[in-house]
Amino acid sequence: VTLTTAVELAYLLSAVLFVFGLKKLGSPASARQGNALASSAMLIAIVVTLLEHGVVNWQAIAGGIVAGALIGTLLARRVAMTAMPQLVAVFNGLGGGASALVAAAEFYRLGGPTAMDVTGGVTIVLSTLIGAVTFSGSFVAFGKLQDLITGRPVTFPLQRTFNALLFVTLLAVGVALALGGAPGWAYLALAGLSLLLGILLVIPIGGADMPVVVSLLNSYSGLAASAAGFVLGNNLLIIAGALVGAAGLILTHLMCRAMNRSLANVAFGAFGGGGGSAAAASGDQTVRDVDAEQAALVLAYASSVVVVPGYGLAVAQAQHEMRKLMDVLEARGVEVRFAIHPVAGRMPGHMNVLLAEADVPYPKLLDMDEINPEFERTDAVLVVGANDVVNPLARDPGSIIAGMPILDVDRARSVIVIKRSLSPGFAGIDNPLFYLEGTMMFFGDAKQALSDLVREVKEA
Ligand code: TAP
Repeated sequence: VTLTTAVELAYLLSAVLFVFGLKKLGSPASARQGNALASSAMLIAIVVTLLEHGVVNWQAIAGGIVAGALIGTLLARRVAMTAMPQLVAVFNGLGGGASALVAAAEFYRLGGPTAMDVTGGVTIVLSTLIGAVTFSGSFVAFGKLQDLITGRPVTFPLQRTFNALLFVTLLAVGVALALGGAPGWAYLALAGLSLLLGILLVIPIGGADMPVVVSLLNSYSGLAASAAGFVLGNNLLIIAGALVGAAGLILTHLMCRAMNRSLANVAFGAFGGGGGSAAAASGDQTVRDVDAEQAALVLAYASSVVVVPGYGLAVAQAQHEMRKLMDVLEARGVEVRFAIHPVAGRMPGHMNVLLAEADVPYPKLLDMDEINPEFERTDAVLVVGANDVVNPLARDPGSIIAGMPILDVDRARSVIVIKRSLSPGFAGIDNPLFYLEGTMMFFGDAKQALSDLVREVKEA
């Protein structure tokens, strides 16, 4: 058994562990284990790669590991759950940037365009192009999510035509480079234009759609890594990149489907930016508002309560109060379950992570398809900071959220909605649920409202 065979076997083991790790990420109950598996796979891959190739400078590598581990630990501890999408955006951007740099290093090591064979040229061009687009696009997404730049769609006349021309130019430069018929500076042009394309692709997309964009860029960062794997002739990098590419694409597809929008609509729809204009005038409709005591009575005397958490629960960081309310209700013999909509909140799995943080047992979290038939038989539904995911307008073909699958909360006997006002949610449209006869509005910040409910349920 030669060293190469041993290395390839270790890579195979890593690849298998990556696949199992990804599989385990599919359920909150096994996600931690999945993470552990995938990171051990990465450790094996790194160690084996370092052993196989003669390392030029151990100090630089050790320094990188220490600095990376410090920054990673700090970020993991400091970054708030609600800021996770922008953290992931930065990670993707750095991944794409790293792939582009690997390609650049290889380009200059080989000695420029004329020194490359076509295969080498194609992989270097692809890795640079996709890596640089991912890098700049991800940092624009980060800026929008972090409110460093405007979250509104930034558009200008003939934008798509301009982008298309830019893309064609990039392809032309790329082909010329790969075939060895371009001067050395063309490589810098390729990198620069790719960075520009990344920015231009993301600025016309509204801040609220950034999670979908981040997921798509995640997929790009995988493709860039895969291309870098071809550049270096490293099989594991090719496989790992392909896994990231596929996983990111599947997630993007799931998010779009849960919003009933096409990827093209997210990319070119300039959605969620103007705000307000789509809001139907609620005019003279009235709502029934209740205080903590009245709401607590409804919940305390129900036999089963379904809680629908949404973005507002995350913003208010009210998950621990939510858990306390669950405890006091269950102590009275009320059955409490949670209805999880696939795009509740602002990132995939947002509600699962939030409730897991407060140790709400996983079996109490039910998917949309499981819980929807139950609403008709449910005494009371408690909607906490959710809006679009319970908006019955989605059943109206004329609405902008037409066809988005929703939680059929309006079919329950009584519904209590906790939110601060009648303001719309992400989609910017009014919600007829609030005006239904069986609906009670309990206005307030979710955290405060839930802790008032806990107190009142205890006294009920
Ligand atoms: P939204 O429809 O965005 O509604 C959230 C509601 O929470 C708002 O109407 C707001 O009303 C309320 N709220 C805000 N802060 C609050 C606080 N401190 N206390 C109490 N309530 C508060 O949320 P949703 O129902 O979770 O729907 C998610 C939306 O995001 C969907 O349209 C989805 O398509 C979109 N989206 C989701 C994702 C993913 S992957 N999850 C990605 C991109 C887009 P007040 O201002 O009146 O309080």
